[in-house]
Amino acid sequence: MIEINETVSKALKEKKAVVALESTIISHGMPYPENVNMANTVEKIIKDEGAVPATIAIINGVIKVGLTQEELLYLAQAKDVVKVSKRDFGYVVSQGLTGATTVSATMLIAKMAGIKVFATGGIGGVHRGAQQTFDISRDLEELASQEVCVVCAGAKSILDLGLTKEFLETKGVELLGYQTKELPAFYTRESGFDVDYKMDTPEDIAKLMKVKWNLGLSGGMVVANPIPKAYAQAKDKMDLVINEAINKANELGVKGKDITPFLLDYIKTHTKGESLKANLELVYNNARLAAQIAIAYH
Ligand code: PSU
Ligand code: MN
Repeated sequence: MIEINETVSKALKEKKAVVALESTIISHGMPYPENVNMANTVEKIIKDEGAVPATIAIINGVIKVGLTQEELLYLAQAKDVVKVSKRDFGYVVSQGLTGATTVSATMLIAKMAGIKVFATGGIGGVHRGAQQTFDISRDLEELASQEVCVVCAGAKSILDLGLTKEFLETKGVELLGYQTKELPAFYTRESGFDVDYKMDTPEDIAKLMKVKWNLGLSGGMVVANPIPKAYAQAKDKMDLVINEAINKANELGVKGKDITPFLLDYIKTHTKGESLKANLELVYNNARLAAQIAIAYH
């Protein structure tokens, strides 16, 4: 039911550095062909740093750790790929379907495979208005339970970042800023919120991982790595588009698992692709740091 490709399984046996990568970002987070180019570039960056990339998805009911070019291309182009969170996992595998894994499902699979470091763009969180809708991403529960370090560029302000921080605190998940005290908000380096702790080196982060897990403390941690300055977007401009996107989603009654992809697509369309460039660069930046953390951990 789980297939780990040869390179990844050899690296895991030899206790070498491996970095897990999600696939929802490919199928539901970016348009074709930028998505497949991104997936290949991310793998190359991780290899150049000296670690082994492991892109994760469910292909025809088989859990795959490490994908072929053909599988990546299918995930990038097909319209029938299910967005898989923990709730969808059993159904998709038992029905032999193909699914792109979110941060939550990717963490579950990383845990099964024994991968400790995971790179992505942005994590899910507590949505604005969650007091009424209860819309809290499964990503946060999986961060609370799985021993995986997730490197991201913070979370988009489509979410309520204050409530997301509270939820992470309740669940005992560290929110670590990489060389920053301020929580980055994906497109922007600033959000108006602090991180819990500023960490300055991959070695410091690896040490925290070891100490936490050696003490038997369960769950993962979030490393928030700000987008490089050259690609960062202006906060007021992004705030405006994000508010518009949320109003549109409410007007159309978009709900549940469709909300995040809807908002991502709206933002992309209404910033004339400028946000897509920023999105690609921050993912590359996260892949590089994740590889360095994985190497420092081993
Ligand atoms: N946020 C982004 N880009 C993404 C996602 C979130 O900026 O591609 C994807 C990730 O796969 C994340 C998922 O795990 O959306 C969260 O979805 P939801 O909000 O439905 O839990
Ligand atoms: Mn949700």
